[in-house]
Amino acid sequence: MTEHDWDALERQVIQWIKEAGTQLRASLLTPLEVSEKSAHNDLVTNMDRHIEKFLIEKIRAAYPGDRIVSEEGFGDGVADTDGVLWLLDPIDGTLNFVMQKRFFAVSIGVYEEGEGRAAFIYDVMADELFHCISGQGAYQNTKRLATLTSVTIENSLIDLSATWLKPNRMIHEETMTEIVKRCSGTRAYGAASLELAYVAAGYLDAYFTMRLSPWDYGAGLILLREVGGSYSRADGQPLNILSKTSVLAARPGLHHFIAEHVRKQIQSGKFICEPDGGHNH
Ligand code: 2AM
Ligand code: CA
Ligand code: CA
Ligand code: CA
Repeated sequence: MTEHDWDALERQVIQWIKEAGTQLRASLLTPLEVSEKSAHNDLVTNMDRHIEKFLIEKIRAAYPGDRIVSEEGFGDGVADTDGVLWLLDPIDGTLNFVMQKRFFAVSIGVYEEGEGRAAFIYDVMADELFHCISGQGAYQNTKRLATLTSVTIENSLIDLSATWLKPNRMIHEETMTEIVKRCSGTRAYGAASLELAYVAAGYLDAYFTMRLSPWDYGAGLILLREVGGSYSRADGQPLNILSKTSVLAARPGLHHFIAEHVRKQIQSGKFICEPDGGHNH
């Protein structure tokens, strides 16, 4: 077992993440170097790589025994959840970073033996940090977040990206129609870590997405658990924190309602395959 001082770690990470934010804000004053990864809307910039290297250097210097799973390739090859694992996304919402110059975040989730211990999601342009040490309450800057209560589908605001309307090998275009018709409204912000933080903060009642990686949801799930939120794969099955997976996160009750809806859609053939993300790339 490792023996981290989680309060000291929180103070350090907040300092690092704020410094990363300062660098990111400054970078938007000059042109970015942007390149495409897997598709025209899957972008990476010089700043994604720079911030990942910056944070990994800090983590490695302070916690040399820990391992890091991160998006841009400077982390470790990790196949198990032994010891302390950092799930790091230097810029979550790169398309927003490039096109809107706002609504992107630095996301850091720390797990110990597979259990969430600390979470940090920093909305850089809003200077808003969602954070928690597990068991000590979750915070939006210095404001403590309330425990989540249940809500009906009719009174809920659901974050649902419309990407499933595009041709894909997993989800039928009618699968979510009933949910969209019945809820109060839908939103799609384009930065998974912040969308999860918004569910934790009660600004959104649910978030449903078909394919995320560990660095996208690692911190968000820790924050959500701290306030009594529910999460799973889209079909309600538990999710493995090292997998590329669909994510359904919501207030308790509403989570069950949406997962049941998805389960029925799978039974009626309106899901083309199980929404574990593994088949859909
Ligand atoms: P990213 O900006 O770090 O890539 C966009 O809807 C959200 O989904 C962002 O949080 C984005 O993270 C994430 N995402 C995960 N996989 C993606 C992919 N292949 N292409 C674009 N965004 C992806
Ligand atoms: Ca990316
Ligand atoms: Ca991401
Ligand atoms: Ca990213």
